Amino acid sequence: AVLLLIVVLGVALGVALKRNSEPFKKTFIDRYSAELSMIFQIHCGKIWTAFEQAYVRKDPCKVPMEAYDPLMAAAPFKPACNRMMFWSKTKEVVHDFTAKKDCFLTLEDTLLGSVLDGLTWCGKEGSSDTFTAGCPGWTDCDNNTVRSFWNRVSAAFADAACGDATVMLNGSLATPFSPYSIFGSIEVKNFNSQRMKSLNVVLITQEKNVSNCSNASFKDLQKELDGGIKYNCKEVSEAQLQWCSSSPETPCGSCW
Ligand code: AVW
Repeated sequence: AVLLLIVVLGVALGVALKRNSEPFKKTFIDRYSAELSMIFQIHCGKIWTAFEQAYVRKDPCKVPMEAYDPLMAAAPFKPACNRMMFWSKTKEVVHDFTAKKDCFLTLEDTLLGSVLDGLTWCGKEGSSDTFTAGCPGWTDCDNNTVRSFWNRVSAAFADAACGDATVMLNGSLATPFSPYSIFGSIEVKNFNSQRMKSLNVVLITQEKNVSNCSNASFKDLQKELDGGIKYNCKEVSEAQLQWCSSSPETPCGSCW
């Protein structure tokens, strides 16, 4: 009976102690998250100010990409060596792939890129507001608010590229590498051979593929590449890519 009493008392004490630790755990988590949320708010405020100064009170067709330099200084890219993925005319297929398989990182998968993907914004002379309607379209003028942003962040993303980088290009086009695209006009020019070892082209082909790796436009791409960067090209069917992204056991390196 004495032994039973000891066991019962022991269990009761254990339960009481656990109960008592619950309010303490709550205090701990509440205080910790209040502290973190304060740090986040200060951080987000700084990033917002650096972002906003690029275009507020300005003609939305007169925002050069350099206007976003302070934003890039405030929110630099963390290099993800061997995992960086560039693309041109393959937006849907590439993001479908990176969303399903955690091998590569596109600009739109980064914090800054994902926050602004798909959005339109601009300022107006004489106003301190940010507008989301009545802004110039992508091709209305060269130095528009949104286009200059993507040009500037693309330059920074390419500049951070290190190790082996990959680009998905569209094999259904007669000219998969266009020197007028962001990839051709900005990213390729910002690759740095001190950091980057190779550029691997993955040419996405469909049943009726128009071009292959011997396409003339890839000669232009290789000419643009900084001398120390190796070049490779591989044709991969869209079906193969989809199969790979939906098979979790297949390691990243075996998709092509
Ligand atoms: P893209 P990029 N009107 O597929 O190499 C509206 O040509 O240029 O690839 N939006 C446009 C227009 C237009 N006329 N042209 C381009 N865009 C926007 C950053 C639209 O959102 C990444 F790192 C389209 O989906 C890639 O490596 C996107 O620009 C590279 O730049 C891409 O156009 C892809 O640019």
